[in-house]
Amino acid sequence: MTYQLPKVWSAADSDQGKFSGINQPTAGARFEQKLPVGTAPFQLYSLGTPNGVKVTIMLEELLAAGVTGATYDLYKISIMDGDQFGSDFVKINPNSKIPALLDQSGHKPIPVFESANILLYLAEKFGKLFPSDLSGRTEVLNWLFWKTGAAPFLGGGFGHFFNYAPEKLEYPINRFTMEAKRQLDLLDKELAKKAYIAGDEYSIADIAIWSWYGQLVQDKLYPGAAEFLSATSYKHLVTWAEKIAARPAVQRGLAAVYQEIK
Ligand SMILES: N[C@@H](CCC(=O)N[C@@H](CS)C(=O)NCC(=O)O)C(=O)O
Repeated sequence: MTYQLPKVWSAADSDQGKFSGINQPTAGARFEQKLPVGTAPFQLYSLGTPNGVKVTIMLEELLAAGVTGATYDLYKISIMDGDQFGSDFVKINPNSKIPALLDQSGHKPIPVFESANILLYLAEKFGKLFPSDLSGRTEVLNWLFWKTGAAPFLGGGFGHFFNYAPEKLEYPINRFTMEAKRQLDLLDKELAKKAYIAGDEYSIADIAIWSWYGQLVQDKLYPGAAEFLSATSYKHLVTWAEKIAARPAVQRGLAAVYQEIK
């Protein structure tokens, strides 16, 4: 039956598919929760999704670069079970999304949320994977902010309708595939000109973009999406994705073991 647009939308009448157990139209904690806290400088509450792996990869890159202060305890926030709505998690990230980081290395613990901001925080704190000159910094931030604006069209748009929605709907799939392919073409054209997305050096922008777009073209995100999007035609993007996937720290970040929280 065709959808009849009501005058006022109501959550109670909305089918949220496989997310109906967690999606609600309100923010804030839904239950009391005591999260475990370890002794490492960083406490990371997360999951191995594209947004989550950015942070384990970054911490592993820092450790590989000899930053001894970058050790971390890693806890699993099961988003389909709603762990992100518990009171302790919400204290770190009021937006109830993984990843959430607590830096307890200083006098007062610092909560850090939004994956790109976590990368920036760690890069600035340790002076790694982020240039110090204004033009180099700005180019990394151009691409880091690009990722933050672009990835929701890929994940929440294309990925949702291609992979998660209860039905394959032609209009949203066409709309978001058009945009996903435009983004892939942009990255491919940029990576034809340089070794890494912000220039000659590997940076936090590569980590952020690889976690979505690199994994997508390697068909690690949504089964069948690489073929659907003709990913092999984006040759420079694929070469860059393979180069980053081969980094030992990236492999360690992807294989990181999450401790249960209960
Ligand atoms: N812009 C945020 C997005 C984070 C995000 O969407 N996380 C997802 C998993 S990849 C999540 O926690 N979803 C749980 C929910 O929506 O309830 C970031 O980059 O950190």
